[in-house]
Parts: sequence; C-alpha cells; structure tokens
Amino acid sequence: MVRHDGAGLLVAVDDGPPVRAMFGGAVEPAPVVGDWIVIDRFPNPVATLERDSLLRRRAAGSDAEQPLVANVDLVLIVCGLDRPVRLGRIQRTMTLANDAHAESLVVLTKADLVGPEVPAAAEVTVAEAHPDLRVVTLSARGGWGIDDLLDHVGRRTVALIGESGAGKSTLVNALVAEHVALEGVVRDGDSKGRHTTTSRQLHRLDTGGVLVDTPGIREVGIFADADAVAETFPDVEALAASCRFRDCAHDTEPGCAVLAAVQEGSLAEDRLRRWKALDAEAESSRLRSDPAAARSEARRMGRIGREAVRQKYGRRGPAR
Ligand SMILES: Nc1nc2c(ncn2[C@@H]2O[C@H](COP(=O)(O)OP(=O)(O)OP(=O)(O)O)[C@@H](O)[C@H]2O)c(=O)[nH]1
Ligand SMILES: [Mg+2]
Ligand SMILES: [Zn+2]
Repeated sequence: MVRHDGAGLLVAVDDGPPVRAMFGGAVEPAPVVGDWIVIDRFPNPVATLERDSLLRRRAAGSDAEQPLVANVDLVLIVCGLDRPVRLGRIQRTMTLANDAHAESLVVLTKADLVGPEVPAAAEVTVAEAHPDLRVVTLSARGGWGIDDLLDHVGRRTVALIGESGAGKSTLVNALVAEHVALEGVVRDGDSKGRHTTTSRQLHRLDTGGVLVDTPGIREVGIFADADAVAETFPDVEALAASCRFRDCAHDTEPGCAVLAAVQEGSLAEDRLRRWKALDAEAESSRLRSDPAAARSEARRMGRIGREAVRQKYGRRGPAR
C-alpha cells in the first residue's frame, strides 16, 4: 500500500499503475503505508498480510496509538540546519524506530544555508543523544551528500520523520532524482514549515529501496515498549541493573547506582531526566495498549493504598 489519504488507499500492483481502493474498514489490522495487502477485483482490501514491524507513535493531543508506516528497516531522523537541532526530538524519534526494530540515521539537511560550525555543533548533539547514532550532512537543494545517503538506504524500506519544513519532501525528490513529492516554503522569520505534506506516501527508488515521506510531526509522542527506551539509553539501563532494589525508582533509594553515577559526574542529570520521562511515557502506553496489565497495575495500586490506610488507622480503616 503506497498512500493513505482522505480519499482512500493507493495500492501498487504487479501489473500496471497503482489502483485506488476503499479504506477497508473491516480489515484487521487496518492497512497503513508499507503494508502488503490483498485486494479483490472491485478493488476492496480484504486482508493485511503479517507485518515484520510497525512504526507508530502516540497520536497528537491524545493517548492513543497511531500507526505510521509498516515494515520499516531504516528511520531517517530529518533535521533542518536552519533551525535548532533538538536532542530530545532525536532521542524520541530513535525510540520509535527502536520499537519498530528499525535502524536510525540522523540526516542534517539544508547545510547550504549555514557555515560548517553549525553541522559540527549538531553532530555533538547527536552523539549526546546516542553514542552510536550515525549522521549524514547534506544539501537536498545543492544535491551534495545525496549519494552518501543513498548508500545507507540501499534496498531498504525507509521512513522520513521530522518536523514540518525540515526538508523531508525536498530530500525525497533529491533521492528519487525527479519531482515526486510536493515541497513547501518555510515562513520567513521563524523557519517554521507549513505542513505541505498531508499524507504518508511511498516512493520507489531505482536501486530497489523504498522511501516513505510523512507529514511533519510537531511533538514526537512515545508509544513504545520499555525495551525501545532502553536501547536509546543503554548507559542508564546498565547502571539501573546494578541498583540494590530491582524496582528502584532512582529517586531516593539507598544503593541506587544511577544516582551514584550522577553524584560522581559520570551520568548527566539532564540525561537521567530525559530517560525517566521517556520511560514513564512508554510505561503508560503499555498500560493503555494492554488492558490486563492496566487492571493488574490498578490492583497493585489499590493494595498499596489499602496497606497505607491500614498502617495509618489499623485493621478497621478510617472512621466514617
Ligand atoms: N536551502 C535549502 N532549502 C531547502 C533544502 N531542503 C529543503 N529546503 C526548503 O525547505 C522548505 C521546506 O521543505 P519541505 O521539503 O517541503 O519540508 P517538509 O519536511 O517536507 O515539510 P512538511 O511536508 O510540511 O512536513 C522548502 O522551502 C524547501 O525548498 C536544502 O537542502 N537547502
Ligand atoms: Mg513534506
Ligand atoms: Zn536506582
């Protein structure tokens, strides 16, 4: 399935041009871009084939899971150098990629607009986000750095993620080497984008690779397994494993290896804060997506609450 928009689905087929299909409301799971689907002769979707993976996020302004792209191998974290490159955004996007078992690669684009010190500083920020995260600096407009990125893409399925105006669609056009995606103009003054791309769309490369352009994401909400956060923060996870208590919250507990590392300066307090925030977000998405886990968590909290009341008032509870 190559596009999902207001009118329905666009499905690539073996023989001939892509065909338009209905949304397929009855098909479970609902098809997203990157899915292999079966269509009948009308053509209506009748089945979604099993996915290798699903790139998803927490929907904007809600707690719900929003599927983005299926079967992704590589996520390009696209940052425009005409605006600040944010550590938190990179870590968040990487966490979504980890959740989909996809590799992450940071693309610093619009390098033609800035001096060499700007990508150099951005590379330091990327290394702070994760020591093994790779970076490609390029200019989609100037056409340089594109071959380097194509080498990384190869024959893989690639999703481009970044804020509006970052330069995703311009990059898609540069990679495909023809004008296939609609590009926007950045507003003067604040370098904000205009949400030019409004649907996710898949483009095939001559090399056999596949690119999925996506609409700009303002806030990268986490909907992920705890393991996905752990992969973004391997250093903190390693420390947490040697805390005295298995359920250490790394707040005030004795024998906390994480707090000890902060105290001796080998772990930045800011990094701990970011890890806690993402871990909490992943945990709440787990509870939402798993009703049984949510019930058992509610029971556990209920038990803790009742125990606290008992300790305070004795067996009979508070006077009514
Ligand atoms: N100078 C320069 N401008 C670029 C480059 N890449 C993109 N731009 C400009 O940045 C603006 C936004 O680019 P788009 O590719 O539409 O951005 P987008 O990330 O697709 O934005 P949304 O579709 O809104 O999410 C356009 O005016 C582009 O011409 C680049 O490498 N150099
Ligand atoms: Mg776009
Ligand atoms: Zn601890």
